Amino acid sequence: MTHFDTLIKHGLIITAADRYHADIGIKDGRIVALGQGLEGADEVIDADGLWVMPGGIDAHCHLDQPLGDGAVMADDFHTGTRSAACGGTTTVIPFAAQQKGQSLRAAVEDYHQRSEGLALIDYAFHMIVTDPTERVLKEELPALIEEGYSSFKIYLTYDDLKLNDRQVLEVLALARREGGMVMVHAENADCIAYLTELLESQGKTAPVYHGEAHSAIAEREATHRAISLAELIDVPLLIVHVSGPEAIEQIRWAQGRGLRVYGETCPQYLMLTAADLDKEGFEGAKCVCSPPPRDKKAQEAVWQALESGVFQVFSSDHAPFRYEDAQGKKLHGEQADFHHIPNGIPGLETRLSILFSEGVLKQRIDATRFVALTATNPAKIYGLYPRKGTIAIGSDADLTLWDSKARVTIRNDELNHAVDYTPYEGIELGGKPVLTLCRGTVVSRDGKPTAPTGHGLFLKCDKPQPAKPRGTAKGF
Ligand code: DUC
Ligand code: ZN
Ligand code: ZN
Repeated sequence: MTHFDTLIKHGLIITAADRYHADIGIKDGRIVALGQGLEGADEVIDADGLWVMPGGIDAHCHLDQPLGDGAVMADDFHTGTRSAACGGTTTVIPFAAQQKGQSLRAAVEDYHQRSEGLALIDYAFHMIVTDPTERVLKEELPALIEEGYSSFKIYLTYDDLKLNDRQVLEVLALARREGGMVMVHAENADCIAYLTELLESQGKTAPVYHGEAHSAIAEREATHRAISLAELIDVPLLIVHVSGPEAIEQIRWAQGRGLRVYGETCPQYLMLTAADLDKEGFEGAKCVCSPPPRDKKAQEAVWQALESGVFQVFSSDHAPFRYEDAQGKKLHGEQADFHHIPNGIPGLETRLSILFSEGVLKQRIDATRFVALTATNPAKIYGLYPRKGTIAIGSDADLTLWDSKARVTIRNDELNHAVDYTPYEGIELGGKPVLTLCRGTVVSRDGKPTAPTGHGLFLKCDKPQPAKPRGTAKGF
């Protein structure tokens, strides 16, 4: 009989497919037994009355990402993964970002240095491709995809990041050849620049105008364009941080035509609206992110797309800037024009609780879909499955135990990130993660970190099966 390192007994196990009562036997960081009445372990955790789900995978977050404009992210790999662990997440996938003119491999090496020995939970890297030179396309990207960096993000906006359509086509063709997963930030750069200038010429410079400049039509156009370019090349694509019905319609349309187009949304599009950008003084800067939160109708459309399966992934897009900080939201002072405010809001620690409370407990989505959106699908889409994202024999023992009856009020003082605010201050949620294990080690208990710094391992990602083309394009 196996003697386990840890046994989790009497819990209600929930995966993307099933829910059943069973014990979980863990040895050497992996799940080695699932069954009734398991016995014999160094440590026994009683999960009676708790839900046991796969640890969350936050497949879109920004940690210690170098930025060109003087802004500095508040969270590094230590504080960011600490915060994620306390929110029930066991794997994060932040971005190694190429600066224009920089080699992509240098960006990846730099990011390894920034993360080395700091993480509490496991992590992989996406890349951000901003400069697809011949060397990047012919040498660096193919080699990096092969080596375990199998996904990358491209931007259709931001002057220092955006690609033109020709570059997008080249990158998509490369992804098709090499089996990489492409993520797209879909907003039309010229529409945003035009609206920004117009608003500024009318003296409309407050944070609230960020929402007007980043029009939903600009998001819809770029979403449609990205889908069309991917169809031309015949390669799958994932549209990240979708904010409302305009872009959702494009994704649903593409999926209805059989295209492998995936969608991601984030808590801010369920919980915030443009009114949060329109607060007293400069307070609205706290909610400046792109695409911006829209209105109540948009929130409803995002919920529907989560329910109906248009979205496969629910991530935080955690992009941490302190509010009272000359390297954060106040980089250009309190009178700054909206387009000089660093983009992004924190959300690593609150992502799962928000979807659990507002989605599962309010019966908008069932618990199996919660697991799919927050763990299983991201693991599959980014090449980490079945090591990550499920509860199965042989998988890593990445588990979150939930008390579905708890009630919690979000207070920034109690969060574990290094940001000095949360956009969700004072919101009351049902349910909370009470214990989180990463490879069998308890990494957080009751909202406090318990793992040693450096427990987290770097993960190489396989070429994802969902990145395979349909085989419809000719001549590639
Ligand atoms: N938008 C992004 O594209 N990335 C980080 C944060 C944000 O608001
Ligand atoms: Zn983005
Ligand atoms: Zn992002």
